Amino acid sequence: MTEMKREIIKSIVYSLFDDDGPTPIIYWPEDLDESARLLVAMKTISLLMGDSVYQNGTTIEGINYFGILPFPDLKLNGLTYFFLIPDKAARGNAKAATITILIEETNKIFFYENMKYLRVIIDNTATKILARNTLEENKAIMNQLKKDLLEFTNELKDPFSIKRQLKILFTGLDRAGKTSFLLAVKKRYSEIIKTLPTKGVSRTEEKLFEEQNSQISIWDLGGQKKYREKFLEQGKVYLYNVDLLFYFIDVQDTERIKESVSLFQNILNSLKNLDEFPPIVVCINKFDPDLKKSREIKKNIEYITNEIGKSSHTFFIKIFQTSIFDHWSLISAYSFGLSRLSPNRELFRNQLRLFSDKVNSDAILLLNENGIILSNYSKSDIANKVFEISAPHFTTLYKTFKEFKILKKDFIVTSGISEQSKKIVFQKINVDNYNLYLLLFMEKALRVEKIEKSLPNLTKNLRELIKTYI
Ligand SMILES: Nc1nc2c(ncn2[C@@H]2O[C@H](COP(=O)(O)OP(=O)(O)OP(=O)(O)O)[C@@H](O)[C@H]2O)c(=O)[nH]1
Ligand SMILES: [Mg+2]
Repeated sequence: MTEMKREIIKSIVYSLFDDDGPTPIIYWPEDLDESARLLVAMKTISLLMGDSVYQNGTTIEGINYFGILPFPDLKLNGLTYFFLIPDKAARGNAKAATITILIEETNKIFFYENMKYLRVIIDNTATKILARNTLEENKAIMNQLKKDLLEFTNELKDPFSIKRQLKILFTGLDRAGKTSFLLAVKKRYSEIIKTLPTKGVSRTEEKLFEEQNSQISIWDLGGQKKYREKFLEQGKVYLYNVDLLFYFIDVQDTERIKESVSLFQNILNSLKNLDEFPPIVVCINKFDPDLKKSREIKKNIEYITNEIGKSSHTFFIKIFQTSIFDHWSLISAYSFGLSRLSPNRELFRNQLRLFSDKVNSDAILLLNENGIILSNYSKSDIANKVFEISAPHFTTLYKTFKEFKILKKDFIVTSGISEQSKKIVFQKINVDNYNLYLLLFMEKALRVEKIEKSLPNLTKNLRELIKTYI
């Protein structure tokens, strides 16, 4: 008996912002409900553009990214690729375009699990469309996408699997500070002093939100010789399917820096052999605030940065200088790593960018309840630097804010916290069961009414998108 195979892909829509506004240009199935396809076009295009059209002279570079969007009215979830098609005749010299693949919302893990492949074929499709074809040619291109997708899903063993598992590894020599880092991020300070060397592996779960699509496991690997030898030997168990890797180097342990760099290279080699290329966050750790001027430490940092940099053509590597005595440094490194796991990070960033343009802020952070940075945007490197310089003050501010939370205030403005920071605005956003926080940095005049006017739209978008953050 043959049973008809259930197809996971329900629909595909190519939309364009043309003279009539957001328009579904090409769609499959051909009898797709008109209101449904219009909804897909409207929602995707408006997330890309905000509620404004591109002004002449606005730069259009760098807008091409993916996002996973909920369509609760259709009980569907969409994977959307947002891009701009250069067009001299259009306002802003470009037309906003989206390609959306839709599946039932209960199957959304499919997107997270297969992101790598889906990105490639959708990206290819968009590139072909960018070559400016006739409608007929574009139809053929979209038809090819459909064929590729159906072929891909047919080959998958289990496209309907339900839980997305993420694995984060904490590695480095013994005493590098891995376990302390994890405790300090959670502000479990009293436990740090009691911490013993990790035996084997210590596994914990990370939750950014109570309800999230992914199960995030953190593997804190004991760095003592016997343990690290074991995990390199049994690379298949430990390094296989790793989604993110943290590597710790004790910057104060000058004698063992070479040894640490060599362990790092061994790990990278094992990863290569397994054909695993996770993003890597290197923490040059124990960079305590009172040592910032030390020449020896400076030399060590230079050496490490240089050595680590040699591997950055094969791996995505980001280096942070961290210390448990500088909470912000931990949060920055940890959040950066976690945000790499969100397939929606670019979509979030674009939301912050649009908002930032409207309220004239120079930098924005979006935090969860535990102060983890979910997304950030800054207008310039300078704004970003200033933001970072003021950052240590934020943690204090955050505490103040928590107290304000008790007072049920949602909005705080502070000024002149540090010489460089002109104004910082804290804004609480309620998203169903939990709170998110927006932190705005304003170099110029603060216009509270602008923020109040633009906030509802941002809140509305975040409220929906947060469900697909990770
Ligand atoms: N000065 C300083 N000491 C730190 C820092 N982080 C951790 N330590 C200390 O370094 C020692 C080792 O820290 P652990 O967190 O146990 O190191 P680990 O990397 O988990 O070690 P293993 O479990 O053996 O692999 C402890 O005494 C910590 O208090 C830091 O940022 N600055
Ligand atoms: Mg440990």
